[in-house]
Amino acid sequence: MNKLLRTITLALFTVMLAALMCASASAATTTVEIGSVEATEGDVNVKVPVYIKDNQGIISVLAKITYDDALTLTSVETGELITNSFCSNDPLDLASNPYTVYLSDSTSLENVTDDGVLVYLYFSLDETAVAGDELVITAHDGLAYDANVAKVSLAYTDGKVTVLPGTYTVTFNDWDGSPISEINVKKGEAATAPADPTRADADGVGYIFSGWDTAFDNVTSDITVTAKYTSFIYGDVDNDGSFNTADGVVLPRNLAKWQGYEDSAINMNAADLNKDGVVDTTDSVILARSLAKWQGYIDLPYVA
Ligand SMILES: [Ca+2]
Ligand SMILES: [Ca+2]
Repeated sequence: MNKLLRTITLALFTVMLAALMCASASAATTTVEIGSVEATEGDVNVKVPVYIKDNQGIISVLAKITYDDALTLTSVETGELITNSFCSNDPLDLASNPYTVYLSDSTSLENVTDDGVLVYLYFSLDETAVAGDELVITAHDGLAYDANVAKVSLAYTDGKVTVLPGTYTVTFNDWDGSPISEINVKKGEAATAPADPTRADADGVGYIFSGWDTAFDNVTSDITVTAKYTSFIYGDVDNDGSFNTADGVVLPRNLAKWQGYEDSAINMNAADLNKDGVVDTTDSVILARSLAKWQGYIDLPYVA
């Protein structure tokens, strides 16, 4: 009997303790909490949620929201918490700082007791907002009521927008504007160039990639970088702008290692007439045949 009594007592105590703990938990204060988000420099659409947390039961809530000068409020959207609601601001001007949000359940007589998002604030970052900045947003001076039209006390938690370095797009295009690659780069950083592009021969003219037309080692805006090429005429070994008998003299002298006809003195790209990557007697033969207008050797390069 004593044992049963003890068990009942213990059970009762446990229930009471649980009830006490619940009561203690429910003593939290309904809190208007501003979300903390990250944004990049120049971001024009930063979404910041305003939450209701530790909700003790409300049917309407008003809160003033003060935000950093480097933020511009662009729009406000009703959240998911008070759905049958109207959202207004007083004054109506979005430019007012503090901005006032007001939501009231317009149809129900029941308290909203869930936690959730009251409104979403949309900001754009001013140019003054740079990487590393923490732009504080505070809620204050609110007023909330429950379904019995009794005031509900409110607590507030600040939020912030942490500014990260802006990213920019570096577009690498070929000489004719066709895209090669597109890379996103953080402000002030260097883009990695794609592999050197190649350009097809056209009408006896060859092309050598010679670099990019725009620097991309310190990117501070969206830029387009275009491939540059130097051109040469196949067979124009002496690089004087035309292919003729003089070239037919120069190439054999280069191959025979005549002084003044070294590789550095001639256009080796123009001399590699069969495009095999080396300049040798085969090229010299092709050159001579082309000058002599042998059939099949007139149009250079000669690729069998
Ligand atoms: Ca020439
Ligand atoms: Ca060759």
